[in-house]
Amino acid sequence: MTIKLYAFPRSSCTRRVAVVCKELNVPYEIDLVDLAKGEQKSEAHLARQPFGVVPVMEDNGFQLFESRAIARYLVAKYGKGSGLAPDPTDIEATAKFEQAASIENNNFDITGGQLAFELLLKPSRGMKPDEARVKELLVTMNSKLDAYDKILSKQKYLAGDTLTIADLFHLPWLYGLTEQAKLDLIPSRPNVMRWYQEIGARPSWQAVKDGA
Ligand SMILES: N[C@@H](CCC(=O)N[C@@H](CS)C(=O)NCC(=O)O)C(=O)O
Repeated sequence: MTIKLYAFPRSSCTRRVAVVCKELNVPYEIDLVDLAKGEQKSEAHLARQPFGVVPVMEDNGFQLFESRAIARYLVAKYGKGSGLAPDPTDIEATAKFEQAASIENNNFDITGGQLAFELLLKPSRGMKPDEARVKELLVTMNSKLDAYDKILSKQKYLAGDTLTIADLFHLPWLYGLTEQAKLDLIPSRPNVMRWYQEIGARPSWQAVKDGA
């Protein structure tokens, strides 16, 4: 059951899916969609992903896009008993998981992506970051991480005391912003630090952090 990812190995969204594949021991092959060449906007890729972005997953003829939806699918299909998402019949655990996933999507990903655009993508294209914008984004990110620190002072992971994919979803930006862009976002927040050190050290992430 090797799945296919139409993807770009270094992209954050591709690595978000790849880390889950590694957690579940689901083998994948990459059908390269080269973002550097604009292939994501080709007719062939737009037929798979109408928004012209990666990744798209194909599993035995079944196609799906959106990295987080793909991760949920993989856990549902190949990760029964992995604990990476709660059993859907456990309504309260599922609600806490959805809360955690929503926190990542709404309080972390948006600002994280914009910071990564300024501090990683622009320099890689020979452009200078907009310093005023970075300052503004850092105020937002710092206040969000203060809230993370409070949550993580009461529980081990974002959805409770069990690791879920909602935690893993953070890895591409956390790694990019702290270890590649060298932002000082973590050391002053002991609970975020403990959490990131643990999830960032997982063999699944170490295997794909620099390219799926
Ligand atoms: N919400 C989508 C976002 C997909 C996305 O923005 N992918 C980026 C790479 S991380 C991309 O393909 N960018 C190329 C472009 O915007 O043209 C997901 O999670 O899959």
